[in-house]
Amino acid sequence: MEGQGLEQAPQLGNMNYSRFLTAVSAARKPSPIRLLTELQQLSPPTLISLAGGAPNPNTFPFLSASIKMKTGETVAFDETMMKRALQYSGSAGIPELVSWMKELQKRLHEPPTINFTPERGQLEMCVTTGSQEGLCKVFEMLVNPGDNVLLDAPTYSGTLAALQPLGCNIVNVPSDQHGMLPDALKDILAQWDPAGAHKPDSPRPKVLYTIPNGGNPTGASMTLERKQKVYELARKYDFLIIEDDPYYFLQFQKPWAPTFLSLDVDGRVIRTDSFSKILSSGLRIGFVTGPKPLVDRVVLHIQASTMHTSTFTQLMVSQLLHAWGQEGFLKHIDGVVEFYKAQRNAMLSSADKWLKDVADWHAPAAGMFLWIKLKGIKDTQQLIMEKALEKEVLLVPGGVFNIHSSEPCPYVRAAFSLSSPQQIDEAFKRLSALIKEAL
Ligand code: 09M
Repeated sequence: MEGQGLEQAPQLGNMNYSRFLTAVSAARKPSPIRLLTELQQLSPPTLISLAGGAPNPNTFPFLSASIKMKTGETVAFDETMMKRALQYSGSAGIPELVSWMKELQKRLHEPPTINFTPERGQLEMCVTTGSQEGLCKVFEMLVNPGDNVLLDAPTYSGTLAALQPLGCNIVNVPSDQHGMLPDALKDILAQWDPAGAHKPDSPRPKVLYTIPNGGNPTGASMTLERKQKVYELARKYDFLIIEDDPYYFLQFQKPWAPTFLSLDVDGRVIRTDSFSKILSSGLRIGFVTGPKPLVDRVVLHIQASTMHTSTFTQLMVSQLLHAWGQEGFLKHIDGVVEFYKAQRNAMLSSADKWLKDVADWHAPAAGMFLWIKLKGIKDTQQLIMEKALEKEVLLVPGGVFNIHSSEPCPYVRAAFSLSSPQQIDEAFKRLSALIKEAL
């Protein structure tokens, strides 16, 4: 079944992607109506088209909008812009937002041999409704029932929610506070033959998923050396790397870590970015960056499901980015990082104050989370769900981030994003009392 429906296997350099695609993804075809719409856009204005199925925006009740920025600028939707914002748009994202992001990706990641120009290979980008949509669609594109998927658990529960129903077998790669351990990955992979012949009952993994910066829930950030080793293993065993990096822009130290995308000489990295932690989580803007044959498949899935991320949202963000330019955007990020770094420091000093004797943790170098191991507590589920609420403190019991959520887990995840340093301090005071009572 695998690869069925792909008469011409999409290729990038030496990569043949057909072996990676699920039958569902390979069977996706462009919408014929969409193709007609594109034809119309390329035709002279004298063409009278009765083909488009879009509604007439003159009937819509909204006229114009003006959104005030904290910096004093305005994002304006005049009547023409508003009509566009209220209308359907392309499934890959509005062109000016995609092109702005391509320039940013080039600057930040300098993809080595592949790039966004046909001469240099075929890297592509699309807009998604948050990185969650991108991830979910990337998994659907690549993961068949029975496939082995490599990841470093504990991991983001939203990833498990998207991945586990696909019926795959999740292979846990051991990790520490610097992320996945390449030697452990090497040992796991040794059971398969890199040349291709694999055990018929257990297919060679096609994908590895990881959160390289400020991991959710662990706060772990992967070193460049580890990324290089994992990338070499990906080449040897021919698997793709899904780099889920919503906390990339929340790295507390510069220079920011080189990404898997920046190492990708073959076209085997699919990267998801998110604006949720830096511009807005409710606007729902994320991006998929990767080899064109794969991003095109994600776009076909978008075409068949949501059709596109809200045009209004995209125009709002795009206008802001064009007004700011890259420098303005990066300056904004500096301010966001400063805030989260101070929050992290506040949480660390409260942890030192209240939890030293009853818990262990590592200082996160990025993100929004502290991963705390409670000493002498076998499983935090009951403690949090029953007793913590009584004491008016709430954290996430670590078990929800494990592949088998029923397994006992002594960890809790504490977010330093929303509470004030005073609230964090009081919360840890309550947590400390709770642990001491439970022991
Ligand atoms: N908790 C996330 N994480 C989360 C969370 C969330 C409501 C979201 C990793 O906004 P998107 O779609 O770009 O982000 C999805 C995403 C992808 N990858 C590693 C993430 O951490 C967002 C939303 C309530 C709780 C939530 O707890 O961790």
